[in-house]
Amino acid sequence: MLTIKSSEFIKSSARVDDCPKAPFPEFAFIGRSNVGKSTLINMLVNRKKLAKTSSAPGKTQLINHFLVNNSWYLTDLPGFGFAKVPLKEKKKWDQMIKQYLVQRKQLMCTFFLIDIRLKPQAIDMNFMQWMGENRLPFAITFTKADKINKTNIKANTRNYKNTLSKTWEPLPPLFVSSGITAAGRNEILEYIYECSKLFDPEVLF
Ligand SMILES: Nc1nc2c(ncn2[C@@H]2O[C@H](COP(=O)(O)OP(=O)(O)O)[C@@H](O)[C@H]2O)c(=O)[nH]1
Ligand SMILES: [Mg+2]
Repeated sequence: MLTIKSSEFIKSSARVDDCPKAPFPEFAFIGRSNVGKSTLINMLVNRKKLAKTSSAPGKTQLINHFLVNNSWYLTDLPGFGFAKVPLKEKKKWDQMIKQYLVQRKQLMCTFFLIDIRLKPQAIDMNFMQWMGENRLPFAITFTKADKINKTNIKANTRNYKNTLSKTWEPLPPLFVSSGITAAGRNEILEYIYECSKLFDPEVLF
């Protein structure tokens, strides 16, 4: 089992070119503002305030790098789809995020976060579509599982899978998580560990 021995904030970057250069495998967390990206990162590394969380959506506008066990990076990405942000800003974020996802060579997998209470939304489906078209591996991670009971967790994940099955075969990996109960923690860390073994530093040169 993967144990977390250390975690540290490395830097915030406005562009992919400014991201840290060390040759570590990387895992990104993306999703709509307020979905629980920062909370999930904190839960995974067992820290309360490593990644800044906020109940006011749209706060993280930079790519935030954290180094875990001196071995791999986690990145907390700016949330998308927050209604109160001007269109020009939205486009800037969209471009920045997509550039990062396409150009960041050590990115092994992106965890795509979805609030487990929501029905499939076009904005999320479109983003996954874009990831697929660009051959970018991602894993769906449902957040806030503590907010609904087991029956509804089952029903909602089944419903989501059914919708995904219309466009995806095979389905991407799927995790159910909670920042409150730490549900999903072992599964996600295990997945990160397995993916990190596939990292080849040669891709950086
Ligand atoms: N109950 C519950 N609340 C959560 C969970 N994850 C995040 N939140 C809350 O949702 C809000 C947004 O979380 P945050 O991690 O800042 O979202 P981000 O914008 O995606 O980084 C905060 O008020 C969190 O406390 C969770 O798993 N369970
Ligand atoms: Mg955040």
